[in-house]
Amino acid sequence: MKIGVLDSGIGGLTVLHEMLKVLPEEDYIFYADTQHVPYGEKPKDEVRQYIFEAVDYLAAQDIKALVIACNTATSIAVNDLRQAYDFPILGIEPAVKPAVQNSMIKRKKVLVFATTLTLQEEKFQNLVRSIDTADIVESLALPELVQLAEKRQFAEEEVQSYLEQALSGLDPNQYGTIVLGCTHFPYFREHLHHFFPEEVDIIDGGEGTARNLYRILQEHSSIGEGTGKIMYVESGKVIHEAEQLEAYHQLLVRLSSPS
Ligand code: DGN
Repeated sequence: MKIGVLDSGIGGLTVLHEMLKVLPEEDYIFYADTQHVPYGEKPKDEVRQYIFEAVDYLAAQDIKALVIACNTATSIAVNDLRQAYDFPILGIEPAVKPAVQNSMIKRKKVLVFATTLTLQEEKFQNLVRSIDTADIVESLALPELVQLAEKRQFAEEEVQSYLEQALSGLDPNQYGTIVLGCTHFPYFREHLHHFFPEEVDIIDGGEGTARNLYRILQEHSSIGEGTGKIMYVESGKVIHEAEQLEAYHQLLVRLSSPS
């Protein structure tokens, strides 16, 4: 049986990339809801409906587990999804806890980048409230990074000029840890590094999510049932075209060796 991986677009590949490291002998079905990307700036109920359509599709493929590789989707739907389906469901979340621990040691602040919806949601607010006792967590939405990733605009200039404008109000020296709370953002890790002192750590929840998946599959005694095959689906349509499959493959390669 396959493992389902869901995102609004190519962001989920940053999580799949981590999953492939710890679970190479699984088969995956990667679902990008490209018809409805971006999720992060749309009304919550509309996005919830898209997520349920996508998970209905994945459930019909007889998956053994689902990874919601989208912080936005996790924040608005993970609890409802767990009620509705009987396979294990994991959702990526902004890595606020390790970031706070790290920044406390450094006596610096934490800055969480995510989508507008993620930051607005109660799930995120509660997470911060329960961990941020010293009041060191700040957040900022960077919605345009999702669009830039979807347009495969990784070129220095476009990204740099957007970030210059979006980050202009911040004092980069205040922060010890940056949290990438949207799965599209790891594509821009190096670009973001330019804006902060070298000693600032930039973390995301991908690795932790992959580790949790490993643990859950172990509990269900179902590790290593495949061959590392990845099937790609875009909003309910299986991708067969060689050029498109190669484009996905190249994104995974890019994540292995960021320029
Ligand atoms: N990649 C998604 C996330 O982690 O929140 C959201 C991207 C989007 O659809 N805006």
